[in-house]
Amino acid sequence: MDFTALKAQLDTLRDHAVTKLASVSDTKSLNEWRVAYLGKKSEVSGLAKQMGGLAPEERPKFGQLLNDVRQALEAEWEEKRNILERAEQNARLSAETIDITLPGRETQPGAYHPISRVIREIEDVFLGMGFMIADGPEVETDLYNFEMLNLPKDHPARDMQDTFYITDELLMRTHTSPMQVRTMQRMHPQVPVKVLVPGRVYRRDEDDATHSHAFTQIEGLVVDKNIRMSDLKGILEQFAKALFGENQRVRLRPSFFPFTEPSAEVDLVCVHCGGDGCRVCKETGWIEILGSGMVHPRVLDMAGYDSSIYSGFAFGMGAERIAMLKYGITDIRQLYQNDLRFLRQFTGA
Ligand code: 2U9
Repeated sequence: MDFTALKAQLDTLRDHAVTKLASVSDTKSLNEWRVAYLGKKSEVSGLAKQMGGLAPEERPKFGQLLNDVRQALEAEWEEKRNILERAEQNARLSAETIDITLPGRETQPGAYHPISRVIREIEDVFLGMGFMIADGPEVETDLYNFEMLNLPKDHPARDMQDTFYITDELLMRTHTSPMQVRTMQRMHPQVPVKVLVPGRVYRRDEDDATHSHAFTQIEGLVVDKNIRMSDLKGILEQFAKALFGENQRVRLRPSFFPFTEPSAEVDLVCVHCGGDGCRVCKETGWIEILGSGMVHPRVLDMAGYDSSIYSGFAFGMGAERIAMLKYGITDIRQLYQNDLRFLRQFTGA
């Protein structure tokens, strides 16, 4: 093989390699290209072996040409590798790109539970009338839950049937009244005592559409000189108007509670029919919303307020009952199930 023929082969080989490289489009075929043209068994190496057939003075010249071609292909390869790596990185980056046009996850604003709403609304009404708000323990003593409220040891309300006892002396409070007694003892001898106590209470009741063994009571108490039943009625009327509208009126019916004397049950004009008579008020036009009365003189005396000088009134209601009337809820259990489909109906202002 003479020099000219070998050089022609080398040129062809280089052109071929360059053309081939132009169509390489990924790193895998780029490696194959390198093995084919620059590897130990490549055609370039094959031509190097044929160098021995040249005249001794031509060998270095051809060796130089061979090296030039090797270096040129090496440089082409390098450039192509950079291009491919950059393209692959760009592809990876654009695949990873965050699509900021995607809509975000919707966040649901929270809302107060209907019972909390009723408590807050009633607290506002009584704060406006100068009451303080108090809360206290749900585990109470027999003394404060019963004895101090004129419910002596043999009173039927203390029956195991009605009360969750923890020990002989400790129980789950059956009303928020013990906190009223504690407040009176703490305030004595100051007057007036004007306190509102909202809180959970517990009774051994069968749960049904209108009863729950645990519910929320709101009780009010006023003690001062010259407190009369008309003060009670005036405050309850204010309360009824604030919660159920300016046209509301209240009606008092005689009743009995061990801790008040006299006692009265309080009715509201039916929120459903406005007093005409309907299924909700059993055709009476009135709906019972709370119990009340003048604080029993024995209860005043036990708490430290001399009943020959001081008098007071008290009232108690179930927050659930108020919520049911206000929002037209027909089953008390819905208030405890935390079903979002139910609760989302109370997200308004
Ligand atoms: C003291 C003195 C008297 C609070 C009162 C009622 C009448 C009453 C019920 C309404 C529905 C309980 O939630 S309910 O089941 N309450 O009828 N509560 S008078 O009398 C008191 C409280 C404290 C020191």
